[in-house]
Amino acid sequence: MRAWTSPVVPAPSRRGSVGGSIGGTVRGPEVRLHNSGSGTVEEVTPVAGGAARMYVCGITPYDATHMGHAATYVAFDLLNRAWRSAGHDVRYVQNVTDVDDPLLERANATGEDWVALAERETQLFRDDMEALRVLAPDNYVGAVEAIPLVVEMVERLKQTGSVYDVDGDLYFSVHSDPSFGGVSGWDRDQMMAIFADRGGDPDRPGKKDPLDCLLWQGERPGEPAWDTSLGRGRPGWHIECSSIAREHLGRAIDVQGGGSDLVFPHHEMSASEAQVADPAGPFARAYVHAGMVALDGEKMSKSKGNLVLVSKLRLAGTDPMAIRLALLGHHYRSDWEWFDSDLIEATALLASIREAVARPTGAPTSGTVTDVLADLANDLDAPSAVRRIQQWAGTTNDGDTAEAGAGAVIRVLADAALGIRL
Ligand code: 5CA
Ligand code: ZN
Repeated sequence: MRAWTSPVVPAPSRRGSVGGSIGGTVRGPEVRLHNSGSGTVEEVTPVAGGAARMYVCGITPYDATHMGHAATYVAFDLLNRAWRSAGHDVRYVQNVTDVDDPLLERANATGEDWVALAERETQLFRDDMEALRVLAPDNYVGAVEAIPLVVEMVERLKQTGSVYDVDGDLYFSVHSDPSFGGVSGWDRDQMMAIFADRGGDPDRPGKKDPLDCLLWQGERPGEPAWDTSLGRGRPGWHIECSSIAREHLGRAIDVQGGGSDLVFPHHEMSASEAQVADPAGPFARAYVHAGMVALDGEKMSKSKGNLVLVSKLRLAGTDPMAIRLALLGHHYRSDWEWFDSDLIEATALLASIREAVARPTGAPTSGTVTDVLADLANDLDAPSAVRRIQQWAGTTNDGDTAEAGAGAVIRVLADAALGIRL
């Protein structure tokens, strides 16, 4: 399906030798990221000569983009920008889970056509991403349009003997992947404790292992279904992402990303499915997860309804750059709670930085450029990067006029590295 329109990303640069001009471009360091698979921060550099390849799990479009979604997609946007600053091309793929239980349940509850619901919410998400200046994926792929890819991959898995039938539904046998468990690092008890809460069906009679996951669901009365070689039905969730990633990015992608609620079972299962279908190394080199944003003490979620929506704030006239700056104030890996004060503080900070960059002269920028790029390459440390720009703005507004054209350099830096247009 159609993605959204990407903003243009300038190359970060230094001040030129001619007073006030923008000089040569500056390279950021290679990017280091926390890999949930290993539990350590590692350099994630694309294989020589190739683009960095990133797959980030997209929305299930039955409600509007909330701050949790926005924080996760802005986090991976920082990674996209950090790789570019380090001189790499980036191939970015994202899905839309446009047929799944929660979407069908919502459509049923409100009497709306499920296709219309998915299209409307996907469009709202595109508009929100565009407003937040998130770079668009190169391939934006819906589950429905990916059905042929899913069928092909399930057929492939069948040939490996890792698929079995339970009353017309097809299951993946997790034991067929020797490295099952390597994404989350969880033991069986941890997995069992959470599987049912996150879409699994451990108690279904007929399964070989309670943790085995659904690949293909036979048609249910009143639900959409497609005629395929697997029978009439619809795709399971995890195979949607492994088949889309496999088709558009190939194997051993650099990063599989999403929120930390996807570590298990979603990323564990989709990695195992991909690894059994093509047993040539891991599905991804690094599994990167953003922390959960909460509201009123609980994870912000469509199912609970405790939401702060990007579109509502935009409609009320909030500057999307203030929303983005508020999100950047929290490290992507931490769990944090949204407070309206975040937005009030970010709005004031944005105004102060804008005041500073509008001045013809300002505090020296060279150290700020180097440090901000280094912060982002260091496991996407946006809070530190924002503090450095805040410091530069404070010194400039206090009257430091040492550098002609400093504002132009910071303007480019904030845009390139942080996606903030000043
Ligand atoms: N369609 C699936 C992924 S294939 C899905 O999880 N959709 S979602 O709409 O529920 O979530 C979209 C993305 O936002 C996922 O990466 C999810 O991990 C992330 N996310 C959801 N809630 C939060 C939250 N409260 N804080 C941070 N990220 C969140
Ligand atoms: Zn996914």
